[in-house]
Amino acid sequence: MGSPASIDTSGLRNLTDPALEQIVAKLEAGERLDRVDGLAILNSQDLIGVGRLANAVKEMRSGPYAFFVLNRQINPTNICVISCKFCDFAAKAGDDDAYEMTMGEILEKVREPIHEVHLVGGLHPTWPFEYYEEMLRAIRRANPTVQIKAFTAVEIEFFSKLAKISIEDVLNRLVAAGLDTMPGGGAEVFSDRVHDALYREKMGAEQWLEIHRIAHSKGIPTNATLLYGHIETHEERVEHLMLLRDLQDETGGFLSFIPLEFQLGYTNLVARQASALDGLKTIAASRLLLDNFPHIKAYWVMLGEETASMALQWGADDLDGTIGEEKIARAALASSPLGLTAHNMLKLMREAGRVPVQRDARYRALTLFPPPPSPTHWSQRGARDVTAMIPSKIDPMIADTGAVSLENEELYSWDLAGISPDQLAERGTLARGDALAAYDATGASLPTVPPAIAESEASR
Ligand code: V47
Repeated sequence: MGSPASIDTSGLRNLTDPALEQIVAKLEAGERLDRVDGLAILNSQDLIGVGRLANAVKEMRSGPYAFFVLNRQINPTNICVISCKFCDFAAKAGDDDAYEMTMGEILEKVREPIHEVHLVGGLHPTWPFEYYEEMLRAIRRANPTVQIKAFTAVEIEFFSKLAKISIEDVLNRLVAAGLDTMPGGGAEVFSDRVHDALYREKMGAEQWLEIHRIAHSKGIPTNATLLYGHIETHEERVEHLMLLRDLQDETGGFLSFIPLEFQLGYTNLVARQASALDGLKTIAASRLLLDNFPHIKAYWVMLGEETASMALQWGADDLDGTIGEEKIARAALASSPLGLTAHNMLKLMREAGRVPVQRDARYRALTLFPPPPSPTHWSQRGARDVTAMIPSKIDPMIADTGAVSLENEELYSWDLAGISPDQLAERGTLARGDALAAYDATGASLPTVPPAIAESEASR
């Protein structure tokens, strides 16, 4: 997972921005990029050059692959004791749009063939800490194989005050209840100026970083985010990345970084959403500056599907997941669909020239989707699509022709860079028939597609 010394820059000539030439020279020498380089990337007019640089680093780290997880995002309540000026999701108890999910409603969402539950919500004024522990336990009981990515640093600190126990004890108890990893939300922008202007009541940079430091010391992997495209400056974005890089040097506990593009909603903070070009440059700057982060995620919910797909050529190597019903960006009027089918996910990755790999929450590689046989363009494959044969309870993804299960290989996504899709396909087993059982997360027997039918549909 460490930071590689240097990259192959032989393809990086003819850049039109001299500042990028200097970055190439640094990469060739195995030198770390600094704040000046970060600003040069964000300010560069050579968008293609920026993309080629970031892509060279991405391909050196994770080869031709792009990663995704079958997941569901659950936001159990939007009732929140604090009010952040950028947030359209939060409500106060009694508001028309305030909601609280019942345990039954939460569990309904996890009884699906998924590998990750992403659980975050408002800071509820009266729910006791024990209720959150019970939530994790109940999710585990309902779906014993699912991994739980839950609670931002902001929620962890809130629980610590609520239960009057230390951050360490909060984390110990959550892990005992079933927590696997922590998401990267709540970081916003590590700038006192932006903090004071937009989220005064929320923790600042130091506390956010400290809680992730403690999580890492306990072996809990976490993610990190940056909320960009509002009142922050390019300098503040770069400073944010530098602080994350410092902590990662110290702990090595971050799995991925996710730039979150601000959705305007009803906030009136800015007149327009950040452009696709700004989004791509921010992804590229993240990949280039965060040389110690294994993964950069293009979050399709906030970027939009098309820009997220393009970001896979601008330094990103992950599209998060299928998600189901996301509420935070939707409350802020994001127009992306409620969830993606796994087939749509594969489409976005293949159109970007990537080889899709399904992963779990800890980035263990589960299934490889080698390039399809000709005709190769996705739009030409409709007639042979086998999904119509798959009972709705099973995600259609598993019927994709030629999917190769890597589940017994114990391969992590960061191990994959040097292995070609062909080599991987040779080691794996076909993910039809027997492999369907692996998706039977509840222990009940799901209907399966007889391999012979899937086979004959696939070859029609
Ligand atoms: O913490 C709130 C942000 C975050 C808006 O770790 C907004 O894998 C944009 O953290 N426009 C929650 N963003 C989402 C999040 C996340 C998402 C996907 C993957 C992971 C991960 C983490 O959303 C909040 C806040 O920073 N947010 N309002 C808005 N209007």
